[in-house]
Amino acid sequence: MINDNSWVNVNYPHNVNQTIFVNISKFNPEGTRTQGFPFNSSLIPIRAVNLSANMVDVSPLSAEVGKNDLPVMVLKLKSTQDFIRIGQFNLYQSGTIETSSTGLGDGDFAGVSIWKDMDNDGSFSPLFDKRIGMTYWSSTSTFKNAVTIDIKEDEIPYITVTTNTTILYILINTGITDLSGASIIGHKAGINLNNFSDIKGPGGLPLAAGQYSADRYPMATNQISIVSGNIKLTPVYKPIMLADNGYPAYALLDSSGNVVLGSNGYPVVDETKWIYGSTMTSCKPTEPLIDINGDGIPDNFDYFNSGKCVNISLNNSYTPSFDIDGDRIIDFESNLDYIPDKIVDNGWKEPLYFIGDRYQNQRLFYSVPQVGAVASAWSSKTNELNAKWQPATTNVVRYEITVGENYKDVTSIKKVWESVGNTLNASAKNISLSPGNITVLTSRITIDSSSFTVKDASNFAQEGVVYVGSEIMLVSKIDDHTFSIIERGVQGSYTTMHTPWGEAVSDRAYIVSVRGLTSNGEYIPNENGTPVLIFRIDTTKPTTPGAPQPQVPEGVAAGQSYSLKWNSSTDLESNIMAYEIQERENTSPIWRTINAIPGYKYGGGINNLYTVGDPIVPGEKPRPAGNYYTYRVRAWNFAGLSSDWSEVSKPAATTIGNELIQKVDAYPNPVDLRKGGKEGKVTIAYTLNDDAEVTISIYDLLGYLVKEIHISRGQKGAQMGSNYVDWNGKNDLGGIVSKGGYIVRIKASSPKGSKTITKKIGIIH
Ligand SMILES: [Ca+2]
Ligand SMILES: [Ca+2]
Ligand SMILES: [Ca+2]
Ligand SMILES: [Ca+2]
Repeated sequence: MINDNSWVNVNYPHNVNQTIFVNISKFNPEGTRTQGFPFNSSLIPIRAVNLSANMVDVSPLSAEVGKNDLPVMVLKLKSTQDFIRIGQFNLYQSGTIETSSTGLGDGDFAGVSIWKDMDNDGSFSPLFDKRIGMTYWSSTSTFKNAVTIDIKEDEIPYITVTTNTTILYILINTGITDLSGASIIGHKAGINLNNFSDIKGPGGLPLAAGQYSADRYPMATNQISIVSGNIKLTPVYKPIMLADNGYPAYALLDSSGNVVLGSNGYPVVDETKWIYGSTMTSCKPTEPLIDINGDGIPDNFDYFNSGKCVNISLNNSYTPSFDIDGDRIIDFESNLDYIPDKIVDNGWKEPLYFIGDRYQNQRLFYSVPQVGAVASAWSSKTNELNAKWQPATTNVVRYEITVGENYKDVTSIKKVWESVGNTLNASAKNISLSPGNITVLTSRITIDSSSFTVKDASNFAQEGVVYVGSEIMLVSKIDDHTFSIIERGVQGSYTTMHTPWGEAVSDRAYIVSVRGLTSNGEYIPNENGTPVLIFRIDTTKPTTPGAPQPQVPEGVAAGQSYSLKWNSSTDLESNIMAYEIQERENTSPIWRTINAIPGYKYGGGINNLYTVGDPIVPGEKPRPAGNYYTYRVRAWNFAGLSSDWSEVSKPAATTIGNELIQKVDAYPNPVDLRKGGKEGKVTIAYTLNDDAEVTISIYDLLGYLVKEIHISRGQKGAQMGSNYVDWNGKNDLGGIVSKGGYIVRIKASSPKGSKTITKKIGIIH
C-alpha cells in the first residue's frame, strides 16, 4: 500500500477496467494506457519523504491572567524532499493541568493559536504574519487530554511544507479561572508537542511523511507562571528619533502606525509629544523632553554634562541609547553588540523582543522571551549596582531588588530582597563583586553551534560556566581562543544566537531582579521577581583617543562644515560606548561638549568620524564665518568611565581673515596672583591668520617694559589659529610685578605682513 498521498494521486472515480495504466509518476499521474499483454509496470522509486521539525522556546517566565496572543513556541518545518501537507496539530498543555485534581489548571490557557510566518523574517508580527489555526478552551471543550488545532490557510485545510523552511508560531491566551472554578493565579502552564505522530495530515489523517532521524520529541516550552501583575522589561516604545535640535523626540506616525519620512529621507518629529516646563526633572524648563515609560515624568538626562538633557535610555541602564544604524531612530540594544535589537507590539500592547543579527548582509531578528532580552550592563563599582525598571502593571506599595549570579538562584549575591520604596530606580548596595575574566566573542553562535571563539580565553578555567551576553553556558576550553559548548541556556538563562560583533564573554556576571509588593501581601510577578539587567564589572577606563583633526589641508579654510577624524580608543572589558566631542571657539577658554556619538557603527565598524556644522547631523548647524575652532575628544566605556582627553586638534578656520592677528583676550582679568595653579596666572589668547613671528611685550602704565616673550614662527603660541600664552606675573628679573594695570602688546609678523594689537590687564595681590 502506498500511504503517501502527496506522491500518488488517486482520482475519483476509481476506475477499474481492462485498461492498464503504466509509467505512473508524480508528474504523470494517469500514466500511459495499454491494453497489450503482458503488462510491464515501470519501476517506481520509493524514497522516504521526511519532515524535519525543530522548535525554539520563546515563552515568557510569567504571564498575566487574561492576556491574548503571547508567542510561546517557534516551530521550523522543512521537508527533506518534495512536499508535505500538514492539516492538524495535537498539542498538550503541561504544568498544573497534569496534576490529578479534577479541573485544576484546565483553563490556564483560554486558547492556543498557530500563525504562519509570512514575511520570512523569523520573527512573529501580528501585522505581517497570518493566523492559520485557533482552538478556544471552554468548559465543554477542555485542554485536559489534548489541544487539537485544525489548520486552514485561505480556506484550504492544510499548509504545504517544502524543502524551504516554513516557520510557524504557537501563541497562547491565558485564562482567568479553571474548570474547578478557582483563580489560575500561581499556576504554571506550557505547551508540548509530544510526538511526531501529533503532526497530522489534512483531516487529521496520519502524515504522509516520516520523522526526520535527527529530530527529538517531545518539544516543550518552559512552564509559564500565571500571575496577577507583571513588571515588563520594557514598554512597547513608539519610534523615538533624534530631532534636528539634537533632542530625542517621538517620530510622527501615519494612521497605520508607520513612521512618516520628511523630504530629507529622515523621520519627521511629532512635536506635540515634547514636554516643556516639567517640574519633576532637573532639566531646564525650556528643553523639549519626552516620557518613555508612561509615568508622565520626562525621562531625559544629561549623561555627558553638556548642559542639555539630550539622552534617553531604552534598556533600564543608566547609559544612553544611540542611533547605531544612522536612520535617526534611537535603537534598543539588549546585548551591546552594535546590532540594534527590536521590541514590537504583539497586537495587544504587549512587548515582543527580538535580538538582531546581520548575516550575509541580511538583517535578521530572532524572537526571544523576556529573559532572553535582559539587557547587558556594566558597572565600574565592585560594591554597588544601579538599575532602573518599568512600573508594575498593577498597583504596588513598594518595590524590592536583589542580586544573584544567575536567573535561577536570584538572591545568591545579595542574599535578601531589599525594599527600595515606591521608586523605579535604585542601587543594590553592600555587595561584593568581582570583574572576573572578561573577553569578547569573535564568532557567531547559532542555536546549533557546538563551539565558539573569543579574543583571549587564557585566564579562564578549563571547564566551567561562562556568560555570553545574557546566556549562561557550561563550556570547556579547547585552546586559548576556543570554547567547546557542553550545555546551553543553563541556570535559567535563554538559549539564543550571538553575533561576532563584540558581545562580552565572562566568567562572572550579576543579575539584578525586581519584584513589587501589593497591598494584599502578594509579590508581582511572583516571589522570584523578574530579572531586569545582567551586569559585568569593568573598573578600568578606555585608552586615550587621538586628537580629532579637521579633515582639511593646513592653511586652507575649512568652511562652515567639515569632518573631524581621530585615532580610536579601545577598552578590553566593557568596550567603547561613545566618543564625546568638545569644541572651543577662537580664544574662548571654555570647552563645550557639542555631541556624543556611539563608539561603533552598525555591525561593529569603528566610528571615529564626526561632521561639524552639517544640519543633517542632529544638534549641528553651520559654524559662522571668520572663526577658528579647536577640538578634543574622549572615549566612554559602557561602565561609565571616560578616557583622558585627547590632545587638542589643529584649528579649523571657517574662513581665513586678512588681519594677521585678531581677537586678543586675557583671562582671568584682573588676575589674582595669590591664587595657585591656573587661576594665579593670566592666559593671553589671540588668533593668528598665518604662522607668524610673535613678540609679547608687557608694559606698566608708566610705559616701562616689565616682561617680553619672543616666540618663533610656527612654534606653540605662534601658529595659525588660536594661541594661548600664560604669564605668571613675574618680570624679566624673576620678581613679582606690583599690583595695578598693565598693557599687553602683541606684535605678529609673517610674509603676509605685520600687525600689532594691545590689551589691558589688571593685577591683584
Ligand atoms: Ca517617564
Ligand atoms: Ca537607528
Ligand atoms: Ca544587539
Ligand atoms: Ca575597561
